[in-house]
Amino acid sequence: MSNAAYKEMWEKLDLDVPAHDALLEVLGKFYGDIYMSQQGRLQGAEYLDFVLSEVHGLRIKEIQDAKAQGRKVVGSFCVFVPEELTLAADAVHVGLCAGADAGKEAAERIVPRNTCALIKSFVGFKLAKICPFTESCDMIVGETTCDGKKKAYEAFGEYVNMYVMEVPQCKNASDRDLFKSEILRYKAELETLTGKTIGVEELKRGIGIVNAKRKALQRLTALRAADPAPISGRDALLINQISFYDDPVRFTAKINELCDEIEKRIATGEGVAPKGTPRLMLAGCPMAVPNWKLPYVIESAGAVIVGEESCIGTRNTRDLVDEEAVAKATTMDELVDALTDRYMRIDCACFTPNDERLDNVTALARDVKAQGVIHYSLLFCQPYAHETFKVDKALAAAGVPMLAIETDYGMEDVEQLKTRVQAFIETLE
Ligand code: BJ8
Repeated sequence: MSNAAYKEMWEKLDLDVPAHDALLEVLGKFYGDIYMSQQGRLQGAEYLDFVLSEVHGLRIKEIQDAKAQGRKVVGSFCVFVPEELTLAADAVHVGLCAGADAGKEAAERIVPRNTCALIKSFVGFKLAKICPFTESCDMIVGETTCDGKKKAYEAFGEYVNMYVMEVPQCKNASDRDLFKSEILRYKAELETLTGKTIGVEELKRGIGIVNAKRKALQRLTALRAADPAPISGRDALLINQISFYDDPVRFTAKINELCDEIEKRIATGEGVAPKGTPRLMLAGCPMAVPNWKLPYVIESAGAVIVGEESCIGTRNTRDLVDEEAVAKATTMDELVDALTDRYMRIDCACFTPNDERLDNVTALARDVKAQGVIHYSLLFCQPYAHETFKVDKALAAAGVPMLAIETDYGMEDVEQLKTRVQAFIETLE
């Protein structure tokens, strides 16, 4: 499809085309500098480059085609919104978290300045009319996780068809009951939106697709334990980011192919960085496209990132819906129980207490053989900033040093970050 045809599509979506063009230009340049400059990339990275180059083009065209066939599009901002159900209703599920400052000023007209960059970004993308995913959505699902998101959804809901799921803050039996009832409420909402009934078979299919996607990502995580590291942290992060945009079945097949290539690479002792390169793991807030600042800083300082403990990383992929329970299930109630159990294992910092996150961070650092962890909080993110101290203590007890970084989407602190990261790497050597 030509650029002119895409322009027509963007106009129909009521995007601000000049502002959107400017965003794509910056994105293209940023991608070129950060991704195309890497040495020793996998052949399978061509898929990543293609998806990213067409993220507002071909993928949006596919979504528009799906809409023309009567399918609905649901957007979300959190891994608590069960994609399994969206797919069971034959709807398209897309992630809307954004990782760029474009639209920040517009956002600050309806949310406070001291709101995290992730929230300002998705609000700004809507107000500045620069996100074709947001504009394609028939319904956008928010969730009551952190205060920033909860309150921002009230303002955001004046511009989009918003639906909010209640996510509990604790993990007692009553909280599980609450989330189960919220899953059922979401199911009913999807049925109203799509006019389709979600039956046992449909939900089993949805669970199968999402479990397969998570398994491919788990496979990738496990392969990253190899030294030399077979894939860069930048590419691995991009894979996790793309998992929220691309068609899930195609994505799974492509990532499994990429893992086959990685296995061959490991067998021949090949890697993206020499054996013995300092191995770091990221932990904390999610990094949405195109938030590649910190991974770039870390990997250009001579380390390699071998894992991401975040929602655009292992927090989203670590747990599957229990396959045995799904195979045995004959009723909707049994399937919803299996879904509830899986989702209540998510260790978001919005929970109190959230001690399982400490175990999960230390276990991942051990499994991927990280020599150090960089804990990343977005400025103004209270939940993750608070947990920085606990994570540091837990990692110290496990003998893994940690560096805490708080930043946003701006580029002003890049030099300062480089200095801090370099100094941290030197202590590891
Ligand atoms: S399950 S991490 S995706 S809520 S960075 S908006 S927490 S102030 S993103 Fe998240 Fe769901 Fe939790 Fe995951 Fe608030 Fe913090 Fe901003 Fe955040």
